Amino acid sequence: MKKELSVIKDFPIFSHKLNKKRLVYLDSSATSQKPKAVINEVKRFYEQYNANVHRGLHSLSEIATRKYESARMKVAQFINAQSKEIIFVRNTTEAINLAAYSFVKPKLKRGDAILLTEMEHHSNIVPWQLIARETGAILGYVPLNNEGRLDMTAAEKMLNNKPKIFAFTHVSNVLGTINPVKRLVEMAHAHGVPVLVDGAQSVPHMRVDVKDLDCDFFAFSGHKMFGPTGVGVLYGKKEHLQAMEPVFGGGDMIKEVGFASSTWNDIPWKFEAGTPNIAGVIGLGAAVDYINELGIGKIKEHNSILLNYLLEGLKKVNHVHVYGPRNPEEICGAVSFNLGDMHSHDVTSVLDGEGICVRSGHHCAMPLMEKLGISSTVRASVHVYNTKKDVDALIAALEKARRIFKI
Ligand code: 7TS
Repeated sequence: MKKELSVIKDFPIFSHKLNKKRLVYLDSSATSQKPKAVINEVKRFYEQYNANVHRGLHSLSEIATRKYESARMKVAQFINAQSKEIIFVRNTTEAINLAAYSFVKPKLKRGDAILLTEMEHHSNIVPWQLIARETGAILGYVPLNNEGRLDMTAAEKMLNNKPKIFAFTHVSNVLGTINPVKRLVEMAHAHGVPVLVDGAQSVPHMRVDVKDLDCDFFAFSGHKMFGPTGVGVLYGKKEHLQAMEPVFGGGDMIKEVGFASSTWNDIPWKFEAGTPNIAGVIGLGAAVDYINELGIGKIKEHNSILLNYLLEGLKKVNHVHVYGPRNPEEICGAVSFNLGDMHSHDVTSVLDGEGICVRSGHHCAMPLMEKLGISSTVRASVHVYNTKKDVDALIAALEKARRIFKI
């Protein structure tokens, strides 16, 4: 194994114990830990330049506005977008809902298709179900094959129906499968179908270039990429955003307001009604700086080496069944498994007693669980602060669970 990145010292949480044990955090797919650089930037905002943005002419508000808008520029550069194409929202969920209500719903007629896949997080299913219910549109799901990858032939066929949107995840939050986004976008565009990519699990781990992917929309959350909770991003191609109507009305999103009607602000502010999560956005800017300092390529390499080590470790534990692709090159961030017929919650509580945090359950992907014919899995997910020692601790704790439950 190459030299591991040594960043634990950047994350204050690791100086604390869990259940009197060394904290082993293997749940970054749920949310990542936060480096000092991010925590300090948020603190600095509240202590030194707290003011509302885009409103005051006083210097404090100007500083806050400059910091807020500079975070937008950082995020834009990070994914190779223009800053006017970056809308700050609360999280991936809100980003997808915004695109669903503002871009897709006005186009829908009874019987129109919306295309998703069988590996989506509930955030990329339920918003579409809501607008389908209101409009009479019909949902289709690109199936998975036995290896946990999308059936590309089926995708091609379903795109022939000319759905009004093809919305799919870049990386599965359960199986870790990396989907071939560029190819899927090309296929969709060949049929004139716009694409929304759910990037919640990809942006924290790999270089994302929205221009290269050519997707129409790209959604992600700050909290999974070392940023604060409560801030997320919807990227949309400028021409789409300009044509779309806002979903939320209020302060900051208007040009002029009269008693009878109003006109809208320019993009991206047209979609940011009310006082935004200023501290969150500024913290996200600091998170992007942090990632850039480490290098997203180095982060990807570190995480993929660890996943490989994890897969090798799991192979040695009897009765472990791993779901999804087993080739570490084809997955990102997380591995899902079960231990014999133990319920995933029981496994998790043994691990918790050892100071190890993993997630168990359906991972907000109940249709995928149904497809796999199971009700839940244990999911271990890695990030830049994890080491081989963490994986060793997990494997040892799984052996302990086997002994306790006589598996
Ligand atoms: N899409 C994917 C692929 C996700 O993994 C998640 C969150 C979301 C959307 C929603 O993100 P949010 O920030 O709006 O909540 N996934 C998980 C998870 O796997 N465990 O906890 C949250």
